[in-house]
Amino acid sequence: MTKSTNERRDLYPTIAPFDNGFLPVGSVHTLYYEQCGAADGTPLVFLHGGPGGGCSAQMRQFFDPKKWRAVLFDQRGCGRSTPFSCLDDNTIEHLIEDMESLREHLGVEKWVVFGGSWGSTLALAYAQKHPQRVSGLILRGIFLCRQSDISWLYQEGANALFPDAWEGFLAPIPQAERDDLVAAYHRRLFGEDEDLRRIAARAWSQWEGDTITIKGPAGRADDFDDDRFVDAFARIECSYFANGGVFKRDNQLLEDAHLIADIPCTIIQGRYDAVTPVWGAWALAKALPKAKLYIVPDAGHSAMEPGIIDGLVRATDAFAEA
Ligand code: STX
Repeated sequence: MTKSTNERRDLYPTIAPFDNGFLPVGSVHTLYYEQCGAADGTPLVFLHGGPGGGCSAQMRQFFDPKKWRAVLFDQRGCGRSTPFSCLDDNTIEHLIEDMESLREHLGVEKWVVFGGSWGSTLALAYAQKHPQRVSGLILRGIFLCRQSDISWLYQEGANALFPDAWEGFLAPIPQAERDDLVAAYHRRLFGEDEDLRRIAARAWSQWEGDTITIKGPAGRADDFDDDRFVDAFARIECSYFANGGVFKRDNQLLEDAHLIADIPCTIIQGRYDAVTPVWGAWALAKALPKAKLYIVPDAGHSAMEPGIIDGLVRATDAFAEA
């Protein structure tokens, strides 16, 4: 019996990589990478979120292993990359050039770039810098990383939707420092006091864990209680977002969209995404008239929301057929 097209698609079965390794980049960092699926499949690179989130085994499951050669790697300072939680030589420019180092190391000429949230930020910045290396874009939970996007999440915006979780985010920061919460967190996450650092790393990360699914705090995953995971996640995110953010031109990713106008692009976006509100995906789709935007009516931010899994698996299948 053939499956009804109305039925939601689920992840592909769990798989082990057919290859993995470590690639030194520059004088400080070494990246962990893995290749999954078919060695002669269509090349694709997976960009995880955060920055600082790292890859997990579940992230291999968006790709038909018979069709794709999916490359997953842990960005500088997180996951299995070393040194852990290290912010030296760790900027988006470094991450973009790491993708080039990895692509050359693996002998890939062009690849599909797949990324959600911060992964969409990095995907767009990479594609705009190296458009000739990108055969397609599959993006989710669009994060344009403007000051307004950062402020929405960490100062004023998402707090209106999750006041319960917000209390936990405010808790480590005294009233007098709450005018600039990212700066207040930065002082604690990069200060001398180990207890303050641990408390701040948990609270910072749990705020995101509590807001990424439509279930809110009831849907928080275990990662956000893990002291090792949260230290790198919080420090890397906070350092990228502090001091004026990632881009010299605040609106860079939209202003430079014309550079990637002809690259096939599919965007999957949850209607009730509190972390990266749908407005960003809408603006990107307007700037990329050939892109396909699917707004999932009953999903939040996380790649693991059932409606987002469905959209992403359909998108990777469609690209593999094209
Ligand atoms: N950070 C958004 C982001 O990229 C502002 C992101 N949010 N949660 C995640 O990533 C993980 C699921 C990787 C923890």
